[in-house]
Amino acid sequence: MMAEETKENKSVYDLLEEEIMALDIPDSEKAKRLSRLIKVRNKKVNIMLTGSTGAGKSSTINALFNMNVAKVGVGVDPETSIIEKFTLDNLVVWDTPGLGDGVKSDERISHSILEKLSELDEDGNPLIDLVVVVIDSSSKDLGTSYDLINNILIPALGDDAKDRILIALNQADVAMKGTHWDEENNTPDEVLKEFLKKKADSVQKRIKDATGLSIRPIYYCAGYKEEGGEQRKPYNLPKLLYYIIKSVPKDKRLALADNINDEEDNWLHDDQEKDYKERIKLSFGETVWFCISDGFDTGAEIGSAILGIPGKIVGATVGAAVGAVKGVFVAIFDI
Ligand SMILES: Nc1nc2c(ncn2[C@@H]2O[C@H](COP(=O)(O)OP(=O)(O)O)[C@@H](O)[C@H]2O)c(=O)[nH]1
Ligand SMILES: [Mg+2]
Repeated sequence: MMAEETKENKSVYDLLEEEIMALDIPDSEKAKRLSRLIKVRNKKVNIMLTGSTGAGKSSTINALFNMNVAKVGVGVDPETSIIEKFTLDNLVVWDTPGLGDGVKSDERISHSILEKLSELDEDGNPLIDLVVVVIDSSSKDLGTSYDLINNILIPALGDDAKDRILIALNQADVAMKGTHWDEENNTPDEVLKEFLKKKADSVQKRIKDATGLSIRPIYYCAGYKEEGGEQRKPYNLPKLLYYIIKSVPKDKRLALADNINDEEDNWLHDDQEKDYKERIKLSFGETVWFCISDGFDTGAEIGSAILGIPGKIVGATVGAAVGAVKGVFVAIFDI
């Protein structure tokens, strides 16, 4: 490792390794933690994005992660039934072609989605950890999305469906044809908020009536860049990310931590129902605690103690480990 390498250039795994090495604990304990860290370091997280063409799948990938490879808007080719794979270190995103461009292509795409969902990883667990269904909240006809969710995704995911599907209502800014968007604060006004909540209610109900599952959709805005024109910043991205992290097994979460988009502007505005940034930080802290530090052996007791006291250092070792994860977020989340 080069001396002049800055903190930002180091992976969260490198930072954790340094933290463990610097701890004042017996070598045997260090070795134990380092071997746990190696296990976590080898874990990949696989997320599938799906939804209708133009809903904003590519924009969402680009907004969330440092993954400027998913083409936005251009080159939509209904002939491609191949699911695109984007890999960034341990983060693997599967971008499915959009549905809704014709019966034949929908059949082909549905088939590829089902195939992908039935794949297993090397441990024999389902390869895809989470499916994010992106829906255009300005669209009145969500038939294609309901078909996808109710007839394909939920039956394919079976018992785990509720924990492995996120419904993401994108384009919140233009849900009412661009009206009621508070430009200055980059947030929906009360009228639009009410509209979006109703939209979420109705999507939730349609899925519940068809499948019995109750999944709460998250409305947000992936952002929008006009060629040479106005730049709309994302809204509610911290909320979307928080629910993504929560849906990912603890031992895989650092794969996300390492690849979050470091464009600060993407993380400025959310509905403030919860302190999402704090919760994001704590979700990563859980990984450190349960999968690398003592929590793994000694159970949830102390873990819940740190989680209950955000920001406070509970014992030097935990503090240091959580601190390493925090270091990654200082720039973005101003912790
Ligand atoms: N206004 C607005 N436009 C968006 C948003 N997200 C995506 N778009 C635009 O919608 C179009 C389709 O987006 P894209 O990401 O390519 O959709 P995909 O086909 O699902 O991958 C592009 O022109 C995007 O710039 C959003 O949150 N708000
Ligand atoms: Mg796309």
